[in-house]
Amino acid sequence: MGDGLRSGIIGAGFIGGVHAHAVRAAGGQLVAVADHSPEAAKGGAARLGARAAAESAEALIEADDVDVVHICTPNHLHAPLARLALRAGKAVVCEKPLATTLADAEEIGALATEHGSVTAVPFVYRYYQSVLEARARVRSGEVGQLWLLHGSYLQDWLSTSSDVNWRVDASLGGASRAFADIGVHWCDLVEFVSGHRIVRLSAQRKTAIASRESAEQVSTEDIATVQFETDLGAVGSVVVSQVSPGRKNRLWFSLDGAEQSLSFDQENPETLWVGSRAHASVVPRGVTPRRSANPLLEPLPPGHPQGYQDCFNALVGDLYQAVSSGSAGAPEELPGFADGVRAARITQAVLDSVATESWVPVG
Ligand code: SOE
Repeated sequence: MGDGLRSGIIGAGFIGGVHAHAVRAAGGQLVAVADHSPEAAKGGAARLGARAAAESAEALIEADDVDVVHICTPNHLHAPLARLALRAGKAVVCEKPLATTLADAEEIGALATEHGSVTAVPFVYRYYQSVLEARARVRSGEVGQLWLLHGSYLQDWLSTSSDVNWRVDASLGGASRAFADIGVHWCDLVEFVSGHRIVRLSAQRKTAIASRESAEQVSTEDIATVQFETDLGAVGSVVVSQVSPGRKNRLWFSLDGAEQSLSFDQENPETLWVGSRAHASVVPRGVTPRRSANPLLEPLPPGHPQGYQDCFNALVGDLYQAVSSGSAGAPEELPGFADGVRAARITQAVLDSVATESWVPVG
């Protein structure tokens, strides 16, 4: 288990706080926090309850008393910091996207393999029990041949011109915004549950709000729509938006097969909808209880709702377990850097498809 593992978090914003809770839930000790300045690190360390503030991200990575580095910074810093952390022999959790270019993501992925590092990219929605239930049902064969995979991931926190965030700036966030930030979650989740891989796609993207207060012209997309085909013969589509009023974090999918359709809604995650020609019902979580690899992170019984933070705790718990027991012990649910590289390939295909106005293969 993660007992005794010592953690450092770089970046003390919203997601840094989520990581801090997860470190504790996994039995780790949060020894240091780094941020964009020593002063910001002090504030961050106090807020996140870390033992100390690090002078810099580099100092945190090099520190002898840090075993696991959590990278929670703006996107343009992910690759350089992950590179340093891997070279320093640390286990690394890096927020997605792994890098703002495909070349960097591939290099980081290869470096992790070369070092035999234990890594994670928080594709956290894999850990909902209803999602695992859906995956088990697909694997059992009861859903039949899947032929249509569809859904959306919608948010509204950037839906007015006064909504500003570093992600809007391509030099900090990367050339793709809505798709690289949340579209990749949907693709990861649907590939994870269905066992299919997206092999070709055609995409559109739109910047709905072309100029924002405090930001010049915006080049990154607020909306993306993607049609695709999979290696196992399904077709599908996903709509991604960060400008859909009233939609907070609405990740929804439907996987439609010859015998059943399964659908999941992240904002209502306690049930899985299962439809057949004769009957439709909602299956409450807990019908097929799934145990966690980490005994500290056993899911609560049905009726005691599982949330985003619980999923995050389970993911970090799996990583810490793998660090303690050697990388071979990582369960298949745990998304690693290879999954981050996969997301970067799909994102690049979306950008290429838009640029060429054509269907493109996913590399
Ligand atoms: C913001 O869009 C964000 O926090 C994403 O960065 C996360 O990955 C997603 O889980 C929730 O929304």
